[in-house]
Amino acid sequence: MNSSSQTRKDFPILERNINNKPLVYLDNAASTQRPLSVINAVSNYEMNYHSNVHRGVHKLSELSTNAFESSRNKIKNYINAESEREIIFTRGATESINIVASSFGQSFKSGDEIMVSQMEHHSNIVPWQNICKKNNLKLIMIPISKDGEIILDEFAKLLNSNTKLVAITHVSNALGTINPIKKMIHQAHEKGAVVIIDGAQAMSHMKIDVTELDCDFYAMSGHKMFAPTGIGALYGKEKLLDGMPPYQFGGEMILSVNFKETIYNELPYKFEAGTPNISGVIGLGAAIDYLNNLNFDDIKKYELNLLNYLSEKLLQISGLKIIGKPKNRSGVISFMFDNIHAHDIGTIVDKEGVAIRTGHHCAQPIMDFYEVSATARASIAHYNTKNDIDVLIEALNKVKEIFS
Ligand code: C6P
Repeated sequence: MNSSSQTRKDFPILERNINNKPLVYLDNAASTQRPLSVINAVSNYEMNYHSNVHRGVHKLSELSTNAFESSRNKIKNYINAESEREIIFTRGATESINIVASSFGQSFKSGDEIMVSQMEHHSNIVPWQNICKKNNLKLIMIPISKDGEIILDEFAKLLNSNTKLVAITHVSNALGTINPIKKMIHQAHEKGAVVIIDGAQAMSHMKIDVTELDCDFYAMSGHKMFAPTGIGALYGKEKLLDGMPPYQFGGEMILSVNFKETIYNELPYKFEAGTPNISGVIGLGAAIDYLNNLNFDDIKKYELNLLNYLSEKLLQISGLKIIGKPKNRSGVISFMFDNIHAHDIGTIVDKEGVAIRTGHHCAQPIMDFYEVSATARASIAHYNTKNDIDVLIEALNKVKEIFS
């Protein structure tokens, strides 16, 4: 596969200039861009059939409810879940993880253990830390190697009958490591632990099959899979979701209310209190249609090729170091110069029209592990090209020149 000009044309923003230079967008791990089909789906909803969902008997409400529920059905089919009841709309991966921590977390008892890896995004650490503090649970860290891979032997040793939940990222946002989650899920299940996968960085790069993975929960982020911001989803096995208390209380999540008692709604609505982000859900449905038309076998090869090219070119720049060397990598490469702050790198390459992210990437434990305060990170999508990498490399050479 080549990132054809047609693929790029699907994403109108890629045509624009930044600082009088053609935009080179290499910040896809922070947020991917939207194809025209997603922009049009949202705009069509706003212009032609906006109305609240699940409430009215009028035509507009019927249209918006149908579109809303059809997005749920698209996600269910796309990730191969068993039922729409297993798909809960959320604000993003962070809220998806928080639902599990706040609700499922209530079943844990003092002394129980929750395991998270050292390469997690803060969104898959802090909710667990919070529930551990509140309920006197133990938070156990699964260590990583210098290459940036989970040490599987250590993971196996740490698992025990007190382990109640394992939270792991599918793909690391700071290192790009693809974790062997299927194997880890199986090992955790053997000890009776439940597993939540943070899929924020995976969904735009690979096809996900929750039934094949056998994960208990899978957190998704819309804006990292070509959909709008402020929308995401949580997949959960129905038997687990069924036994969990609601996360928020109010409209939509009830069947009936009186001053003596409230009866909660059935799944998935029990976890969707209040008027939802309807346009976001419709945009997410359109993003799933877009993903359905991609060939992920080709995309994986194409992106790996781009990442190898990027890594080769980066290593030709003297004084530049790549952080982490995972064997299975997707999406991102983090790097730094010994004597140049990451933010200076980001600011200078921006002048050349190149968007990358700099900082701790909301993964401070990884920064601590590598003893750095910040890195620069280039993150790709299938619409990036070798030319994008060449422009970044040229810009990085300018950074070096300025600081030499
Ligand atoms: N990472 C990045 O630049 P939300 O935005 O809530 O849907 O996703 C949060 C999140 C959770 N897990 C992982 C692995 C992530 O990478 C992110 C978001 C962005 O790396 C913004 S910090």
